Amino acid sequence: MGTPIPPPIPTTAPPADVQEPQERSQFPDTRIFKGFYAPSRIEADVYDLEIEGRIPPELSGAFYRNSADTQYAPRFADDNYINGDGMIHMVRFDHGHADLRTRYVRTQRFLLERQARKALFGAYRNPYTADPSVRAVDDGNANTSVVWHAGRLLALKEAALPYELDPVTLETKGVFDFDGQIPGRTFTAHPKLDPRTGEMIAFAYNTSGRPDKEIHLYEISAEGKVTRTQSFEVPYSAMVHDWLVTREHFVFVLSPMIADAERMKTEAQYFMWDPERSTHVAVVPREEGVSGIRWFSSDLVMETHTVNAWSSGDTLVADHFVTTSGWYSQFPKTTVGPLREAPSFLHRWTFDLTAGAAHWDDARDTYASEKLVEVPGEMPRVDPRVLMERNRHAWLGAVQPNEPLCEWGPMGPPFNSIVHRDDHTGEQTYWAPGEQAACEEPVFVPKSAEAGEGEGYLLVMVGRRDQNRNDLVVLDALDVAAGPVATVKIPFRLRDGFHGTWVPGTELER
Ligand code: V55
Ligand code: FE
Repeated sequence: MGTPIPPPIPTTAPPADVQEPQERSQFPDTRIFKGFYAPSRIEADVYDLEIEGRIPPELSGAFYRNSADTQYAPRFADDNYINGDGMIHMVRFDHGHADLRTRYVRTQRFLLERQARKALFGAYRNPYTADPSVRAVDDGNANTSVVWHAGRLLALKEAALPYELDPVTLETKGVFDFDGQIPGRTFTAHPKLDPRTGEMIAFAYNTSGRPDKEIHLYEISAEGKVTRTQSFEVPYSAMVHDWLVTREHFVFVLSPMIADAERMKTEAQYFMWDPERSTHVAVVPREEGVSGIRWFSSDLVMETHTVNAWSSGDTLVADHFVTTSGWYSQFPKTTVGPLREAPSFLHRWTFDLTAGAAHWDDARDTYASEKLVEVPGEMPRVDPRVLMERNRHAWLGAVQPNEPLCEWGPMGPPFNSIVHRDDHTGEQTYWAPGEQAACEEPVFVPKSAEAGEGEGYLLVMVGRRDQNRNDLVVLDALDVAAGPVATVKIPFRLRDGFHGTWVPGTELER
């Protein structure tokens, strides 16, 4: 835990050499702030949503998901989508009924801006671009995912600590620092929950609150006690969004989306793709810990989201989405000028763990890579009860060439299908929502605690462009092609979100 937490940025810091910040009363005229992708900003309670079909009675609990719903017109017209304020969408299922609640997370940033009635914070993660009055204030916007652990509902953003929410009212309880048990200022939006032990396994990067070259690893018991904290060094300050966890290993794919503490004083954009640097893979053995880290080399790619991974003897298998490009839709400037963003495809990387080097500079050995799905995709899910072990079923959002496709969104082409992939048979089936509609991340809900892997439902948010509103669709997870068993009709538009989860009713009643 070497990197000290730096002092606040002085309010006299020179503003970044970027556009003049502007006060505006309207959102900029850019793709992400217009039409179906415009902020919604609606906090609502809608009881007894209209339902087409019949909600399976065993579906009892709450679906939560997070989104970035920019509260005030941004200071910079080129503001990116992931800089928006965390807005939670909850659909509570109870005996065939469904109720909706949407609430902003009351972050410090949200509250200060609401008080000022305008944007005060600036470009994504760059305090030098903020109004001088808030340069020293944490800019966490809690907008990326929502998880349930140790009886707490947490809204996560990798740039800051979690915020705890009331799971029923969605009221914000405040910043959650694990009761002081973790040393840094940040926490991943992709912790993994061990289905056998109930542990939360997590990491954090840029924990000093600034670009740095350290990653923290945390193991947190089912009761919320941090049982192990470790850290290791990485070659550069990369964006580390998702990762892979098996029963025996933690895997990080580090790609050159790089932040630089000096550069951010003069340039607004926090991450910049540097194709002259390499992609590195770190495998940390869980039991031995970071002293047993092994490094592998890789072609220049970036992992976007992970499906699952498992270890078997000296072999480690990692299923994840990778792209040959950086994330230019959010961070368009690269060190070599304009580049084209490439779509992500599902790949299986198989590692021989006897290879690998103790330092990234010595890494020669690589892995075998296989493309598992031919069409572009992202936002995968497995049955959470098989995470860290070999899974049979996986679901993902995908772009089918022969289905209608909506206008490009804030993060590329919207998904025109949900794919189910069966790893035993290799079979892939899909459901498509049709014209003027796009799917978001599927969330899996088992039919019962005893049900076999994949026996359950998928909850899929569908944006209906032609009706300016959303549906939450319930699919039979093992028969997605059959189409919705039920469609929960949301009477207004929710801004496209990121990640969600399901919490069983029995847990909420405790
Ligand atoms: C991601 C999302 C973020 C973020 C960094 O999906 C990476 C990747 C929604 O916020 O801050
Ligand atoms: Fe993510």
